[in-house]
Amino acid sequence: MTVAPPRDERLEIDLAGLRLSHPVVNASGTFDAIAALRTFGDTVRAQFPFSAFVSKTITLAPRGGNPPPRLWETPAGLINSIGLPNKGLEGFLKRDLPALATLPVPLVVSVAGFSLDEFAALVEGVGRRPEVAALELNVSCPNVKSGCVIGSESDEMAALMARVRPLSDKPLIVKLTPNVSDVVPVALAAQNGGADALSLINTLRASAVDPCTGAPWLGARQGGLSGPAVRPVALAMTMQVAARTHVPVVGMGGIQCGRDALDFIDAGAACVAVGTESFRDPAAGTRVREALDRALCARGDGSAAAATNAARDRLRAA
Ligand code: RRO
Repeated sequence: MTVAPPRDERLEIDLAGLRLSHPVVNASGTFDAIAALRTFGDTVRAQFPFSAFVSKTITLAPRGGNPPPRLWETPAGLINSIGLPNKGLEGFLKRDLPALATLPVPLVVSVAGFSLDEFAALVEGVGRRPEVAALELNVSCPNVKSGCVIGSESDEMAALMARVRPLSDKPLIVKLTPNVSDVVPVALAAQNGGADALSLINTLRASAVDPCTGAPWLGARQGGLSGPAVRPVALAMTMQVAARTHVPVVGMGGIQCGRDALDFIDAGAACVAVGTESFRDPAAGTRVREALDRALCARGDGSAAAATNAARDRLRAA
């Protein structure tokens, strides 16, 4: 039997019309809910660590992903070069969506196209499904050729929004790349084109060298860095975007504990995503949520939403 966790009004937030029970979601591709359901069944549903579930990004056609090796551990992070392996739109709808729809939280499906037409087909195909609460537009994957092009240029971003916004009434969350000299113009183009929320950061372009041969370690030569190493970069970009936009921001990058989550809320994020830390501790989302609650309480904040609003006011005034 599924038992809902106790309600804590201090933590409830609104993310682009989604009423979430607390501000901690997962970063796309870092928590395999289908494997967890298969292994632990109702226990996962009863103790689900996140207030919404963001799927691994899907593409229109199935993909096998990048050649191995795909991972390299750094002193304070992880470089991945996964390369978007997935079943494609049809495979996802048929084989993954039924299981994801049984999760006890709203489902956000992450999509990435290699052209405006592909993004449009994905938004239409996913957006019409009642099981889906919102879509994440991943314009920032560092591990596929042209994966970052739309997310790196504000004109491309504006063209994407003009194309896909009319195709769905569901909230669209645009995931931004840190691999740009200035994240704000792209964020503004997404918002002004009708994005309901912005999430950041995706991973920072990175490489590793094989200590035996001196050649690039990763099969695709380059990857994306995540984990605590990127947290200060992610905080800076979250602050910049929160100061210059008005839609909700989902902040992420190296969050490991409640204090880290509070830092992102103080940087103007409405909610936070836990990513790499879930590989080390699959219950990290719950730990971060509980510690965030204690931290807000200790500081005398009435609610997470009030802390976010105060932070955004502060950032805009500075
Ligand atoms: O699959 C990946 O290699 C990947 C994706 Br889609 C992404 O958005 N970010 C990342 O670091 N890896």
